[in-house]
Amino acid sequence: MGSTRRLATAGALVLSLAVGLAACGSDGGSSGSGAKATATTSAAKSAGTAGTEITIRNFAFEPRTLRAKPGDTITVTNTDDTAHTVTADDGAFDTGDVAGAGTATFTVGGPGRYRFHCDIHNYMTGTVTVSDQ
Ligand SMILES: [Cu+2]
Repeated sequence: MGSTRRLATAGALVLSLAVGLAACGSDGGSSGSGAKATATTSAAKSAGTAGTEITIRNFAFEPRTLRAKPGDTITVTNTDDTAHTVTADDGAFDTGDVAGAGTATFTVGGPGRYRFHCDIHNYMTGTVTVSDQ
């Protein structure tokens, strides 16, 4: 009887120590960067996001790589205040200027890997992979 009670008291002490340590650990902020690294890894593993929508945010395409089927119409939503374009490097498609807060669409052709960029900001780049699957 007496020994069981001592164990319970010791357990409670260990528990409160653990809680104290966990509270100290969260001050380091290391958990935030860890989560970010995981997200980057899973995005890199994917061959691209399947879908027919591109969002432009902060001078970047989201997603930067996407997959579509031949003939798909892609909707582009520009959330920036500045105009952007979605222009195929080989000229296969081009939205022309998409005004700030505006939308546009373009249609992809046959199977292939199309790199695209913003004609106004050449550092904005992305890729759409068109395939039958
Ligand atoms: Cu742009």
